[in-house]
Amino acid sequence: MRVLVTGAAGSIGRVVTVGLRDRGHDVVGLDRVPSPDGSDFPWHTADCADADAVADVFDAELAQHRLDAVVHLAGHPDEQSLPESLTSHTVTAAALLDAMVTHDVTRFVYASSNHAVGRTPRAGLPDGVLGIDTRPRPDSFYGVAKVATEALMSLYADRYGLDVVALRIGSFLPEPQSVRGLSTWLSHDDGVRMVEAALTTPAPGYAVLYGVSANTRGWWDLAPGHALGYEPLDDAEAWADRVPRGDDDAAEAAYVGGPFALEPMFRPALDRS
Ligand code: 15L
Repeated sequence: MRVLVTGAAGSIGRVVTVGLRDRGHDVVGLDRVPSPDGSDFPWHTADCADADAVADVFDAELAQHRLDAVVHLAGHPDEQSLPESLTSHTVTAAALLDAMVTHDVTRFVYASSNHAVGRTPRAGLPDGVLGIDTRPRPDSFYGVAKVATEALMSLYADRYGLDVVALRIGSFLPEPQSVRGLSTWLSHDDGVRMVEAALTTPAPGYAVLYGVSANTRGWWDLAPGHALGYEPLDDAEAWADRVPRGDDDAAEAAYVGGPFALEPMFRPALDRS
């Protein structure tokens, strides 16, 4: 496949672009920053929140090549104000989805987040596991923007027939770094497996999965991922003896969003000054 990867210079993007190329896909990078030294694949430097700039990228690419899919990884990874979060996550997705409709690019894979449901208490989860048929329950403005983007994807799937897959990613790191991470870790290799499954699963329509490895202590349902062909192979348990214990471990386990669900919020939502 020929795939446009946004946020290609970011922590997930660097791993996914290499991984997809290793698996035989052609990758085009898109980021606000120039391509990292040494990268040798096509690259566009533009802000995905700028719909004109995104349209220009699609015009330039589609004039010369086909494009099969977009993997949208760009976005600020932490909490910001509500307008900033919506711009970083939802406005960028809208610009890409509009360009896809214009150019008949039909597959959209999105780095959503566990924080779309992060304020869900873990106590009382059936079998200790949270499924995808649950209420949107963000833990932050970051989570609100992820929920809004998932809703936008649903709209474009229903209205324009796009195939869209929201990856509710846990903790994407080379190795788990905390007790919470023993439940929420997504290994780099599993992350690439997950993105490739979302790109190639036949006709998903609108689909959501939890982007985590096969962690013994996992608290998100892996079945939606299995249904899309995502078979994680790694397990954070291999690090169980090594991750540092912290004073906040018990508190961080209260909600599936961990620290995001506990941190003080930016309020008011809108700056009135
Ligand atoms: C996310 O979605 C964040 O982007 C990242 O910074 C981590 O907090 C991660 O979730 C997590 O929950 O560990």
